[in-house]
Amino acid sequence: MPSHPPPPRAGECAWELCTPAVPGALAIIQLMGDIDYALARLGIAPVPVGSVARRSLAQIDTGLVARWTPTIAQLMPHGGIAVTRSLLNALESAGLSRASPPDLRLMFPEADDDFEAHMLAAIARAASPLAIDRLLAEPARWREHARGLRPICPPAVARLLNHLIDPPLVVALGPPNVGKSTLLNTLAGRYVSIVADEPGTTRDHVGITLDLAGLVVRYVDTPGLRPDADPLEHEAQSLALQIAHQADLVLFVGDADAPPP
Ligand SMILES: Nc1nc2c(ncn2[C@@H]2O[C@H](COP(=O)(O)OP(=O)(O)O)[C@@H](O)[C@H]2O)c(=O)[nH]1
Ligand SMILES: [Mg+2]
Repeated sequence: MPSHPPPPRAGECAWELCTPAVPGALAIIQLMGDIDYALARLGIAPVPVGSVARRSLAQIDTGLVARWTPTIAQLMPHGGIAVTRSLLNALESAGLSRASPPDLRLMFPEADDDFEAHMLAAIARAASPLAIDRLLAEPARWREHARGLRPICPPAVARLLNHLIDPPLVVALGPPNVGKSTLLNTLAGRYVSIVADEPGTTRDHVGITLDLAGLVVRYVDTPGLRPDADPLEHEAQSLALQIAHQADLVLFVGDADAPPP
């Protein structure tokens, strides 16, 4: 039998972001605790237990409020990063704090055990569609591991899963006029970075979240690296190099006829 958490104390409520921290159609923020108090603090009209209602969310957005149980509700605003951030700031200003560490059994009462609760939390956060089947297989792996039947997940597999959950950062670097922005536009399937015959056209880095056949990556296109850059371009190049230092993958793009760097 799953153990039931103690009832929340009056006036205490925690939040947890249940959707990936990348743009999406909607975001889900779960509130856990004294829901009536939290909604009142946020100026959201009461929502009866067992119902879903359309509400103004702290005057930031209009979205849905789902009241699953007396102590669990979900706010569902549009999933833009700015909307989500503003709403989370409003929760903090209203005195709610992030659940720390999040009680996954409380967040996922339908889970049979801790392994399944962790898996559901990871699926909820995962940015890449490719993560879903792999994560669904994880509770069985961990149960077998707990019974001594299987070694722990190898580090390479864990790294892969982490990249499917938190999108890796890919940064394209190289000289100007070699097709870096064309490559980004081709991968994105739309015109997001200026392409021109003139070197120095990409004046600042351009970042975008890309779904590459099920693998979601954060991709950054950068201004070309060239010695005779003007001061503004030079500044943009230094910033691009700093971002490249944090990258999981740096793509060096160059003219096919030129020697590699
Ligand atoms: N021949 C050829 N030209 C390309 C290729 N990719 C891009 N270009 C052209 O090269 C020029 C510079 O491209 P751009 O993407 O702006 O390069 P960037 O400065 O590295 O971002 C443009 O005129 C593109 O149309 C390619 O694979 N082959
Ligand atoms: Mg460019």
